[in-house]
Order: sequence, then C-alpha cells, then structure tokens
Amino acid sequence: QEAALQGRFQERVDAEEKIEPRDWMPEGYRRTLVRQISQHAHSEIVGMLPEGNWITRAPTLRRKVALLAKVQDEGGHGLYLYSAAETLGVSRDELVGQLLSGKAKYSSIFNYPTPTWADIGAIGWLVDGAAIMNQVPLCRCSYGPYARAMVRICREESFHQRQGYELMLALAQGTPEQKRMAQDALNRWWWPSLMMFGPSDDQSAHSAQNMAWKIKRFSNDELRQRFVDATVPQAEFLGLTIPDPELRFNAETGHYEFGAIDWTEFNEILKGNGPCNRERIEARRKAWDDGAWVREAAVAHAAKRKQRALK
Ligand code: FAQ
Repeated sequence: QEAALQGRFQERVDAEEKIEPRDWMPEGYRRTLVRQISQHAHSEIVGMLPEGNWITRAPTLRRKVALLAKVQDEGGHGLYLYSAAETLGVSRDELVGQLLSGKAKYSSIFNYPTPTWADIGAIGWLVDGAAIMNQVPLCRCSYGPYARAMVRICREESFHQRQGYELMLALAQGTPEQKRMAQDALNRWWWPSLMMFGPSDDQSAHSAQNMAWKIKRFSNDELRQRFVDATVPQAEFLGLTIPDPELRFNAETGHYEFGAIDWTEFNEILKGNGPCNRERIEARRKAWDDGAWVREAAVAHAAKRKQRALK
C-alpha cells in the first residue's frame, strides 16, 4: 500500500500537480520541507538584524524610509513562511524553539557584520540578488503553500535588490571615499554571497532527492553560476572590482569562471563559529523573551473573547 501511495505521489509530482497540505505525502518529503521552509523563515527573521543595525543611522530620510520598509518586508516574509511550514503539521513555537536552541540552521550570510552604510547597498544588491536567483525557481516548487508564498516574496525581493543596487551606484559615483566604501563592502560580501547557494553539488546531501520531488529545480552550483554570470557585468557598470583574481569570462562556454570558495569558512559558520553567530541568536532570544508579555496578553484576550461568545 505504501509503495502504491509513493508511486502515485511521484506521478503527481512528475505531472507538475501541486501537493496540498491534506494530500498524502511521504514522511521524508514532509520532513525536508519543514526543514527548508523553517530555515528559510529563520533566515528572513535573523536577516532583519544586520540591516536593522542601520535604520537609525541612514544618511537621508528617503534612505531611512526605504530601509525601514525593506526590513519590515523581511519580517513579513518570515511570518508568511512560518505559516507555510505550519501547514505541514509543525507548530511555530516548536520552530522558534529550534532556532533559539541552535538546532535549526539559518542562512550563513546573516552571520557577517555591517560596519558601514555601504553594507546596506551590498546586502540589497548581492544578498537579495542571490536570494532571487535561488527563490524564483521555488515559485514552481511542488508544494503548493510554499510555491505560492514565494511568488509574493520574490516580487518584494526584486524591489529590495534594486534599492541596494541604486544605493551602490550612488556611492560608486560619489566621492573617492564613498567609492572606496562601496568597494570594501563588495570585497567583504562577495564570497559569502556565493556561499548562500549551499555546498557544491557533490557535497549537497539533499539535492538529488529534492530535485526528484521538484522542490529544487536547479542544483546549488547551477544557481551559483547564474548568479556570477548576472552579477559580474553589474559590478563592471558600477566601476567596482570583484575580489577574485581568477575570475575570467570563457567565451566558449559563455560563462564566467571563478576561484575556489573557502568551504572551511562556510562550515565554521554552520557550526556556529562565524563572526556574528552568537550575537544574532542572543538578539533573537532577547526579542523572544521581551515579547513574552505580548504572547500572554494575546492568549488571555483570545480566551476572554471565546468566553464572551459562549455566553
Ligand atoms: N547557510 O544538501 P544541501 C533571505 C545547509 S535568503 C546555512 O545543499 P538543500 C532573503 C542545508 O540547510 C536566505 N546552511 O541542502 C533576505 C543543509 O543542512 P541540514 C534564505 C546552509 O536544502 C535577503 C546542508 O547545508 N534562503 O533570507 C546553507 O538541498 C536579505 C546541506 O546542504 C533560503 O533558505 C547556507 N547558505 O539546499 C533576507 C532559500 N546552504 O538541514 C534578509 C530556501 C546549505 O541538512 C536580507 N532554501 N545549508 O542540517 C534552499 O533553497 C535550500 O535549502 C538551500 C540548501 C539551497 C539553501
């Protein structure tokens, strides 16, 4: 019976039918989706911190409004994604607990510091750029609630990316000091952005199964290559230099070749030893603790309303 259900499930996936919360699904499919969607949600929420650091110090009112809106969008994406994960039978409390205990991962990229205003431009341009490259194919993911959430999220990410690129352009065309700041931010964010796509294909534990289940549509290395191909000309337009002496265009393949990624750095971050890992979790723990009274009040309010409705 289980084998028949598995077969029917794979047929539906192969036929590009969406899988919905009440449909039968293999336990492994459910597990990997909870893992990926919750990691994605955690990334959005933790991802508010590096940029949030600059909201009070944005150089103009216009920049402050844009940054505030962007960080707010990220909070919205996180909540949206937690809801998508909840459709798989896991509670938000449980997911937040996994983040705060260090059991659940979130994107490596959010463990780097944002010491200058140019970092806000680099995050929008590179981090949101990489996020879009990875997330547009997720709009066609086989799991309905995740795919539908990604449509709206990608539209907003696209605005975030433009906001970042425009900020970089303003700096790159500014004073020599501003241009130096932009170059310095590119130097610090380039390699971590490439790591966002995950381990190389031969090291990626989940890729083969996730591709068969049509959760992933392209491999980590394929998406990384697309990102490099799209981003190098953008850096040239800014008049900035990608910090990779081995970067070169291969006219035969039509792709840029690039140097080796430092996977030791990536693995250390995943183990919790990046520059800001502890600070990020500490900030989330404090926010959770500080918000305890809001959760208690909401529960008490809901109970009162329920009682009133019964009368
Ligand atoms: N960081 O076998 P694979 C954003 C883990 S964008 C940390 O290749 P998979 C927007 C992976 O989870 C960022 N961990 O795994 C924003 C697995 O660990 P596990 C979030 C990583 O799932 C912008 C192990 O390594 N985007 O937030 C990373 O097939 C600006 C083996 O890897 C998403 O989450 C990493 N970079 O492929 C917000 C997109 N890479 O669970 C604020 C959805 C890999 O076995 C500001 N996720 N790992 O312990 C995905 O597309 C996939 O999960 C991948 C990884 C591609 C990230």
